[in-house]
Amino acid sequence: MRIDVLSIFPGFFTGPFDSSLLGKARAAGLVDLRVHDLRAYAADRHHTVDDVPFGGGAGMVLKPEPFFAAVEALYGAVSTRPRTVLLTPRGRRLTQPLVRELAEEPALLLLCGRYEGIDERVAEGLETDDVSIGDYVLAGGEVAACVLVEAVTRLVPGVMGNATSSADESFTEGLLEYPQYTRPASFRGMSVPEVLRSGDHGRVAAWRREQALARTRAVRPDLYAARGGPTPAAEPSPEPAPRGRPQASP
Ligand code: JD8
Repeated sequence: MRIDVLSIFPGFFTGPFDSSLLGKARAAGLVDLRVHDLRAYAADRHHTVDDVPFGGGAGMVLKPEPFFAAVEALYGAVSTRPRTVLLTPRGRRLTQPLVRELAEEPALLLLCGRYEGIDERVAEGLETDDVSIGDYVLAGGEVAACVLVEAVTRLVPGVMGNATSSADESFTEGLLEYPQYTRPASFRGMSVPEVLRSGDHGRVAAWRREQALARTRAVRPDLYAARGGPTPAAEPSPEPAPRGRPQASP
């Protein structure tokens, strides 16, 4: 998969894109990820990328010309360009179904704005798919692009190493994860549930499913209702299991 990113802060991506999983996927040639400095496509000798807003108001707006120049330099004719995603608070919310959809594309072009945003003719002329990572205010599109790249590239075949059991993922599809434990079996008075150490794979699977369902129902009733399964009659929630170390008795 190829992903191009356009930003006025290309250095922002060096840490995130060179680390761990993604760094290895790039090194292995599974993901061709390229970050481009928008400033390199500015036409004037000062490499101007922003200007004051028409109509007045605070702050600056990113000019349209560098975006079009960059896209034309990268892909030639504007008709042969990949799916172009503009990260913006007004976009379609990034959810796992959208992540899966984007992961099917052979190539993506991500546009990152800053300041008061990008001249509207970029969205219009480049026919962008507008995406938002959530309802909070960021200072620009770069963090959102990092989130999208991480979520999408982990689905590219080979990136996660195929130990990523698709069986396991469908098992808890649309649910929160069950609790995970590793050694030691007892830590500061907190012990690993006996069933996980029983060696009985059937009991382990049943326990995990039950935990995933109970957790989802308790903390994400929206996901629980949307999961498409039986909805048991409401009953009073059981007392939540105490977290942490057992308390000293009085
Ligand atoms: C791009 C500039 C800053 C600050 C208007 C647009 C995404 N989920 C998200 N939250 N925020 C963004 C985002 C914010 C951006 C830009 C994405 C470019 N800003 C805001 C207030 C004034 N601009 C985002 N994806």
